[in-house]
Amino acid sequence: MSIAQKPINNYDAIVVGAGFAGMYMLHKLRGLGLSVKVYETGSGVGGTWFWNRYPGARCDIDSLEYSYQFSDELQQEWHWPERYSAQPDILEYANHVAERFDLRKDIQFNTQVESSVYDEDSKSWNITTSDGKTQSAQFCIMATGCLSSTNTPDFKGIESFKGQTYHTGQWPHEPVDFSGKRVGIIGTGSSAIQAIPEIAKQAEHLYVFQRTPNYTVPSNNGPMDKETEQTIKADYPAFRERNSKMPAGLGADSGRKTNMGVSALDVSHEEREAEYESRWDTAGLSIGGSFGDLMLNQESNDTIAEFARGKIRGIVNDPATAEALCPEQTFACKRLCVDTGYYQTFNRPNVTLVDISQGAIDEITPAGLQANGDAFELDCIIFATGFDAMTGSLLKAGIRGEGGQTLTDKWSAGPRTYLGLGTSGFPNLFTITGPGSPSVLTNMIPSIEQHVNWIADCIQYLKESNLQTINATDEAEDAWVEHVNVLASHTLYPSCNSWYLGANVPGKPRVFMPHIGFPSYVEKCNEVAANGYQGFALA
Ligand code: NA7
Repeated sequence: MSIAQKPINNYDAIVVGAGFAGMYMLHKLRGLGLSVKVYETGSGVGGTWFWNRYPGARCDIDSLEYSYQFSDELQQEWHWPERYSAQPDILEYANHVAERFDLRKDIQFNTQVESSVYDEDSKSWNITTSDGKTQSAQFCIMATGCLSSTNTPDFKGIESFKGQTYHTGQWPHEPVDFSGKRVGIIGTGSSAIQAIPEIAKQAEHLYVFQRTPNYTVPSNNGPMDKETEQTIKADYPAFRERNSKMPAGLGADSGRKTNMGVSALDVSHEEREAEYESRWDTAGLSIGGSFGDLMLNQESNDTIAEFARGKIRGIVNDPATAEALCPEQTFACKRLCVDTGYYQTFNRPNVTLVDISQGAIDEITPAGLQANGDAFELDCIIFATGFDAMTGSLLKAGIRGEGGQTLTDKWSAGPRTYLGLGTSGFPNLFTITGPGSPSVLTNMIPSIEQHVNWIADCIQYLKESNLQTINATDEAEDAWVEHVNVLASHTLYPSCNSWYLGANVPGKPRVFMPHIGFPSYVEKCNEVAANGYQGFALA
């Protein structure tokens, strides 16, 4: 280490990222009396909700669930204006939390972590940031988010375009006006599906370049129902507890009978259609819970896939466009989307769907782009091409563990973790909602809280026991990776090219990253802690 890089401060913990994970981690560790420093690339808190400011950006989980529960006063006092919150409302909430718990004084904004190196002599982490400084801490906690490293494909000619380009995941802070503009949007994932109806209202013409159609269900969003809010707030902890027992940690009070033990094939065609129909109109994501085996049995899944295709054909006027919008893959194999008027948008005269499933974006040109051999003149191009999910930001943080091993080398064939919380050879490094934990298959904020609580308890245990380090063992990690893979292999999830598998990023190893099932996962984490952090080596 050169003299310039000598650590200038010594914290108990450094947290990377000031989204919902980093903010709560800071609050929690402060509560233990520890010294904590947080680094954040952005100029404000909120993480994914700080960056994803594209028109129509909205959470597709009920606001009363997609929020912190660690402070009962906070969850009682905060009022969400809509059932599903828009990005500005979620960002306002993040800012409120930062104010309320006085978090900003320990967060250094506009600062990127360039390297995080474990020093075996001092048993601490040296974190070097974009301002050229190096700080050290006993614990390094990566709160970098699962969907924070944007993916822009290396399109030929991308630099030559003379108009404006945008990425949905790095949207400008000032409003973008598409009035009178010819706009091209590449991608039809969740971000595009939310943005397209809004942009179509403004643009002179919107071209949607679709490689794979996705399934999306109507949100039926609206103002927060006062009665629902009052009922939940009357016993919020019990509501949270019920949700924590659900497979994805949400939706316990959807007011529907639980069909989890029932196969879609156990009921008549009419009963099945009636169930799908009623959920299509009100249930949002929980249409996926219509029957227990939709993600386990292809034949069952085919019934809901065909139902969804029937809906598309019923909404979209032009039969060729409708057919092109009909997905063929397993329903909800790629993250199910929730929209407001998506399919209806294709009935507008100023919207054209360009199916590139048999072709490609050939190149981006100064005047627009060429796809399927046809030229499109454009004023703006929007990349709605997603993220290097779950591992992208971790691998960008220059993490080096014992023996100088880089995380990039260790994970060259896919991420390897124990519980998605630690990885062997990288002592005292924690990942909040890391690969191998339920994370993106659940309601993220409660999953974040579960991880933060576990990590804080672990750190407290180490401190009280006069232990300096915690390191996942190879055996526990191997067994966990195997377990996560086996769980996925019993489902239909590996059957499509989703970002859960890393399949959206060329060259990324194809490994199913999240753990399927929230309650069983929490039970395992609790058991590990109760048994003195079984599977970790403590020293
Ligand atoms: P997604 O869901 O990863 O969607 C990205 C879209 O971009 C998807 O339709 C991709 O098609 C398309 N894409 C990616 N690369 C290309 C290339 N090279 N050519 C054409 N089209 C391409 O990202 P989102 O931001 O929409 O959503 C991410 C998550 O955020 C979402 O699931 C929610 O959990 C919140 P493909 O399907 O790969 O053929």
